[in-house]
Amino acid sequence: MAVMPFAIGSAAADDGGHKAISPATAAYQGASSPVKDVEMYQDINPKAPAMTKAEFDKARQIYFERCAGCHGVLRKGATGKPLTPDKTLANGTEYLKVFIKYGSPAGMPNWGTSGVLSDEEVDLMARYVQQTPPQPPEFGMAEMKGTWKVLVPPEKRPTKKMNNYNLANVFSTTLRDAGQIALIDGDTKKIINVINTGYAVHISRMSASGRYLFVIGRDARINLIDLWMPKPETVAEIRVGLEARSVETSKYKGYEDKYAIAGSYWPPQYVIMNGNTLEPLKIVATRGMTVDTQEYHPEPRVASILASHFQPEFVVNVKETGKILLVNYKDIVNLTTTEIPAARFLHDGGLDSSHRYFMVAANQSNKIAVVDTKTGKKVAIVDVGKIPHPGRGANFVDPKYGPVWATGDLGDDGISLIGTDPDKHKQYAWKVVRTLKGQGGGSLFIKTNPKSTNLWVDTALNPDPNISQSVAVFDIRHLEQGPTVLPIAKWSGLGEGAKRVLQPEYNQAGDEVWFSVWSAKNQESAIVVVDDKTRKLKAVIKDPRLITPTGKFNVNNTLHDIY
Ligand code: DHE
Repeated sequence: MAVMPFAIGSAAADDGGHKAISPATAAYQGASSPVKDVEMYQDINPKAPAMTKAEFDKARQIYFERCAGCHGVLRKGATGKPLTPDKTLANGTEYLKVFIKYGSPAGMPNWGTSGVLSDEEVDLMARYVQQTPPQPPEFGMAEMKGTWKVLVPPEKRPTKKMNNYNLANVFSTTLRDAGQIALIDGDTKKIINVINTGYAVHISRMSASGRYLFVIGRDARINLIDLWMPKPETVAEIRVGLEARSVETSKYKGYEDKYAIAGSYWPPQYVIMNGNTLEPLKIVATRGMTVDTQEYHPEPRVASILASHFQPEFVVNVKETGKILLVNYKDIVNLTTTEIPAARFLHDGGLDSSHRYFMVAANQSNKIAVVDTKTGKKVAIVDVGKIPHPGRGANFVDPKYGPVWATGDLGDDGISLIGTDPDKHKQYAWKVVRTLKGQGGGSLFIKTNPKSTNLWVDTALNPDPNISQSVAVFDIRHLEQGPTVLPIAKWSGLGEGAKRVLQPEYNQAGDEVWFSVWSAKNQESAIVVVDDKTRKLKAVIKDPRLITPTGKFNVNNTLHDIY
C-alpha cells in the first residue's frame, strides 16, 4: 500500500494530533455519530470546490458516520487533525484524495484501499472537507423539555420494592446495536427484562439508594429505570442533546437520589436534572479555552462524569480543553465550579480505593491526572503508557508498594500501577510503581475486586484474534510471574464472529467475573461467567435477545464504586 507522508494542518504527525494507532483503535474512536441525521445549514464557500446539495448531504452523512469521532463535529480536530478550510483549501482536492484513499502511518484509516469508500466517495469527501463545516443545531432548555417524558410520576411509583430479585446483584447489560439494555439476574443468570433505550446505548449508572438505574445512549437519550417495580421499567425519559456518552447521580450524604447529571458531545454542555424525574434544571456550556495553549475551542465534549463521596460535587471531565470541573450542586441556582487544569484529551477514569482521589486518563497525552475530591485540588499528573484506557480502573494492594490504581493502554501492552496512598506509602504516591506486561495493545478495561487476588485485563481491540478473544489474568500476590491467558471466546462455544472479549465485571459477592463476547449484530454473542477463585468456566449466558453485549454494570459495584 502506498503511504503518503502527509499531515493535514500545520502540526507534524506525532505532535499531539493523530498518534500511530491500529485500525481497530481508529474504528473505535471514529464510531458513527447520531448527529448525521440532523438537518444542518450549508454555507457556500466560494473558494471551495463546487458541490450540489445532494453531494453535500451525502458527504455530510459519511463524515458523521466515519470521521467526526476523531476530527470533531466542527472539524477543529481532536484525536485526528483539524480539517478546517484554512488547512484543507491550502492542501487542495488531489492531495486530500490521496490521503483519504491511502490513509497515513499516523493513524488515518485507508478509507479507499480498504474498500470502505469508493473512488467517487473519496473525491466527494476531499471536496467536502474544503467547505465550511456545517454546524448542528443547539439543544437548550426548550428542546430538552420537548423530549422530556415522565411515564410514571413519583407518586404513582411503588413505595417499597415490589419484586423478589436480589437487586444488588443485577447486571445492567448494554446491548449496543439493539439500542437496549438487558437486566440480568446475577443469581439465576436469567434475563429479567430487556428495555428499549437510546441509539448505540453506552453506559449505565446507579442512584445512591440503589433504586434507580440511569442509562444513556449515544443519541443523548436517558432512561430512568425504577428497579422497585414488579418488573423494572422506564419511568422517565429525556434527550439532553444530539450526542452524549455520560450520566451520573448525586452520591453525597443528604443528596442521595436528588440530582442526576449528563454530559454531551454535541452541543458541548452538561445538564443537571431532578434525580427522580429527569426534569432538566440547569444547563452549562463547556465551550472555552484549552488548558495548554489557551485558545478557544468551540466543541469541548464532556467525557466521563463521576459523583464525589466527599463533597456535594460532580467531577466533569472536558475532553478537548483538558479541564476537570468540580461542579458543586449544593446551590444549583448560584452554581459554583472549580476548574482544575489537567491535560488533553480527558476520557475515562475512576476513584482510588479510599474513594477520595479521582484518576482520569488524558488519553492522547499519555497521562493520568489525579484530583483530590476532598480538597478540590489537583494532586498530580502522572506519565503512563501509550493511550491509557482504564474504564474506571482497578484498585488493589500491591505486596511491595501498598495500595495502587491500575490502567491498561490502547496503544501498547503496558499496564501501569500508580501508588495511591500518600499517608502510609508517601514515597510511592502518584508514581508509576510497576509496569506489567500484558498480552498486547488494544486494552479497553481492567478489573479486580476487594475480595479477589486476580487482576483481569482485556485486549478487545487487539488486531490479533487470539489476543482480542482471550483475557489476561495476573495473580496480585505474584505480579512478577506475568499473566495467565484464558480463552474466553472459545469457552463461549460461539460460531462465526469477531467475538471480542471485553469489560470484566464482578458480581456482588466478588467471586464471579463476567465477560462480554461481542460479535456483530447479525451474529450470536454471549456472556461468559468465570469462577474467580478457580479461574474456570462457570456459566455461559446465551439468548437471542443478547445482541452485541458490551458494558455490564453490576448494581452493587456500580453504586459503591467497587473496581
Ligand atoms: Fe465508551 C465508558 C466515550 C467507544 C464501551 N466511553 C465511556 C466513557 C466515555 C466514553 C466518555 C466514560 C463515561 C463515564 O464514566 O461517565 N466510548 C466513548 C467514545 O467517545 C468512543 C471512543 C467512540 C464512540 O463513538 O462512542 C467509545 N465505548 C466505545 C466502544 O466502542 C465500546 C467498547 C463498546 C460500546 O458499547 O460502544 C465502549 N465505554 C464503554 C463502556 C464504558 C464506556 C463499557 C463504561 C466502562 C465502565 O466500566 O464504567
